[in-house]
Amino acid sequence: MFQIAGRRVWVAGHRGMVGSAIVRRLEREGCEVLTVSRGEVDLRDAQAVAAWIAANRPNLVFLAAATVGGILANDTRPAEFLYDNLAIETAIIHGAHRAGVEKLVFLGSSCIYPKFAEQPIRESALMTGALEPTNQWYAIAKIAGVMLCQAYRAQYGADFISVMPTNLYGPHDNFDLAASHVIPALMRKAHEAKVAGAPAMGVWGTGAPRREFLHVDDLADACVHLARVYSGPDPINAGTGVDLPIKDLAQLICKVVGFQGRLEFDTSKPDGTPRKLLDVSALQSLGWTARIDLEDGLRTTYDWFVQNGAGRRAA
Ligand code: GFB
Repeated sequence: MFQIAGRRVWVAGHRGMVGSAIVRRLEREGCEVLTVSRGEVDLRDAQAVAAWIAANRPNLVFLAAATVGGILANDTRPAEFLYDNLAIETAIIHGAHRAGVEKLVFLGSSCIYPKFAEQPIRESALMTGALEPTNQWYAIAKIAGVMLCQAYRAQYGADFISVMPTNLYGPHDNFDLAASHVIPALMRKAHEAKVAGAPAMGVWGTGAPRREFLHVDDLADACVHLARVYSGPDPINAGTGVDLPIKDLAQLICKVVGFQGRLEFDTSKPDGTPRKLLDVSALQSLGWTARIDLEDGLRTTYDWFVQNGAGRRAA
C-alpha cells in the first residue's frame, strides 16, 4: 500500500481533462497537490523538468501530460504526436527517477494494442500485432512510456506503474471539431444543429466501429486507487468493460442534447480501429469497478459544455 495522505503529489498535465480530474479527486486525499504551468516549464524540456522536480520534491507523480486528439488530429499531425509525447515521457520519467520520486503513475491509452487484438483486449496483447495506422504515432510514444516504466523498475527498482485507459470523456474535454474525440465532437454538432434548427448532423465514418467510454472522474478514481494498491511492471487497463457502435452513441448523444434530426454518415472520414474493448478483469481483481453510467455521464458533460464551452471553440 502506498500512502498518499500527507505526501507531495505532482499532477503533470493538470489543465487537461485527465489531469484536472485527478486534481479534483486528490482533494479528498489529504495530500499536497503540486502543479506547474506550461509557461513556467515546457514539459518536453528534460533539463527544465529535472530542475523543477528536484526543487519541488514530489513523492508521487501522475503523468497525465500529453499531446492528445481524436482520429483526425492523430492522423494529420504525426510529428507532434510522436515527438511531444516521447519528449514529455522521457523528461518526466527520467527526472522522477533522478530525484528519487517514490511512485509514478503513467497514463497511456488503449490504442497501444494491435488493431485486430482479440476482444476484450487483455494487457498481454501488447506488441502482438500491427497497430491501427491512424494513431500509430501516438501509440508508439505511449508504448515507449510503458517500456520506460518497466525499464526503470527492472534496472533501478523504481515503483513506476502504467494505466491504459479506454476512450475517455467528461468536463474539460476538447470540443474543437478538428482535434476532438468523438463524444465532444458529436455533442457540439448535435447542440449546434439543435440551436440552428438544422434537419441533420454529420457523423464521421460508417457508424459501425465500436468504442468503450469511461468518464474521466471514474478514471481519476481508478488512478488514485492503483497508485495506492498496485506495484508491478504490467500496464493495467481502465475501462467499463462495455462498448457500443458509434451509430448508437450518436443516437444517445442526440437524445441527451435534445436534437431530433437525421444522422448523415460521412464515409470519406476514417473509421479507425473496428473495435477497442478492454478486458478490465485485472483492475477489478485489484478492487476497482467503474461507477458512472454512460447516459448519466453524457448528461453532466453536456451541462458542462453548455456552461463552459458551447459558445466558443476550445483551444
Ligand atoms: O474518438 P475518436 O476520434 O478516436 O473516433 P479513436 C472514434 C470513432 O468515432 C471513429 C467516429 O470511428 C470516428 O470515425 N466519429 C464519428 C468521429 N463522428 C466523429 C467526429 O465528429 N469526430 C471524431 N473525432 N470521431 C483515438 C486515437 O482513436 O482514440 C487516439 O486517435 C486515442 O490516439 C483515443 O488513443 C483514445 O477511438 O478512433
